[in-house]
Amino acid sequence: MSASQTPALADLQAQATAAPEHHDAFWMPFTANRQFKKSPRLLASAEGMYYRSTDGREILDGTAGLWCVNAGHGHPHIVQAIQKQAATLDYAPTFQMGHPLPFVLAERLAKLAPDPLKHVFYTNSGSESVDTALKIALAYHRVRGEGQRTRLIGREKGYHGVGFGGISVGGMVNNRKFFGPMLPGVDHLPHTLDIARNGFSRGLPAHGAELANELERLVALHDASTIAAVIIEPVSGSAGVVLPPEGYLRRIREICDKHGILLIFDEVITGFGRVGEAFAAQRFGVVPDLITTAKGLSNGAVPMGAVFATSAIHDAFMHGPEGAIELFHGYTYSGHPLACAAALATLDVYEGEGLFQRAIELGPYWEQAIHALKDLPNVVDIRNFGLVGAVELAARPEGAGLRGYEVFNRAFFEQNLMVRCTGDVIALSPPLILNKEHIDRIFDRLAATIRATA
Ligand code: PXG
Repeated sequence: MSASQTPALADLQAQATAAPEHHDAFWMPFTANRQFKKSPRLLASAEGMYYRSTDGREILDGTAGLWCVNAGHGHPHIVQAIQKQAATLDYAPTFQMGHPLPFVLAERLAKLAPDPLKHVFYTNSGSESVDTALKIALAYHRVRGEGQRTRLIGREKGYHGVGFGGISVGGMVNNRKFFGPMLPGVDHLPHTLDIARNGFSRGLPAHGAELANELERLVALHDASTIAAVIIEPVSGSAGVVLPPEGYLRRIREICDKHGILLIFDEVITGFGRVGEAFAAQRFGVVPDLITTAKGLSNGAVPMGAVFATSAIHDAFMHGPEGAIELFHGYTYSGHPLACAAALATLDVYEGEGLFQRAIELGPYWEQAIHALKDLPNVVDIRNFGLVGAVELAARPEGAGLRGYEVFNRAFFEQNLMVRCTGDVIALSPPLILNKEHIDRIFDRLAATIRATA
């Protein structure tokens, strides 16, 4: 088909909306395909805080897409940067070749990251960032002559993407149980969700720092000399927003230091302003050895991820003959020109509009607004931190997840609101450009939906 024969985008969208037979070929990710295709939720365009559905409704985005559109949708500065870059340099390799943008971007990113995480390795997604960080951790110990440190430690309820490394250290049962034995030599810390002790906490829960001591138990079991790294989401999103108890992350850091174990923060969700600083590491005052990112890095506009490494880790590889490749790892699209252009423009917007501070400025209002839902039917817990929130609902007697899904679906069709559901937890993570009116609107609409679903 020649370009002149290509159907206009609007025509394609109309076709897809009107004709369910066109929906069969796309095997949708993390979706109940047969259910979705009977009553599709289709988005056609987006601007600022709103999507527009294919049936013409304005949908308030309570989740920044999938936790990624922190600067809001269709920001003209980001759009123009991508358009310009596509017309200037569409693709260039970064294996034994280069182009200026990833260097410029890495320098800017290194300035945002906490000291001493001053080196950046590019990926295309959170899953790739996680597998990259795990591989760097293993290789780091090996290049230093401690190649017996191969064990990786994750957590129950952890989500670290869907690569084999990520699901091995992850702790979401459905993401693991179908896929065989995964990586060997992995162990898990307990999760920190404790509704009985911490229910309806505002911000960080008070109880549970002692759960970090479980790491000492794993060290005693396996011996520190076999353990390469611990990976933790400072605030976990996918498991339904699980927050670190006060003092927990600091304690994990101390135990890692004591035993020479690397600490990886998976900041795919918390990176780029979600909790009021560029990184959760800064908000919590706990500095890991590696940070994984994606999502907000490029505002979701072009896929991109990045792993931040300390100078100590990076420099450990910079030995041997100068002509030798130091790390046998990378992706065809590492440092892709369009992704770099999108990320550079996104950083301009974050800085120019002061978006990293928004979660601090709006945090108290957000907290007040979400906790006002406490007395609605079936609400069993409410959790919040930065511009993240979760409302946990009692499961329907007929099965776990049914009520959560119904709220999510009704919010979309009846209240023009996009939320996420994980089981019976409704999660919220709006674009950071939102204002108090948007917050009121999100929780008015969510409250109406929860009432309607009682
Ligand atoms: N780590 C963390 C902490 C994540 O939250 C990934 C890694 C994987 O990223 P990619 O880019 O490979 O998907 C994630 C992704 C949700 C939801 O609504 C969360 C994610 C993805 C999709 C949905 O909870 N997080």
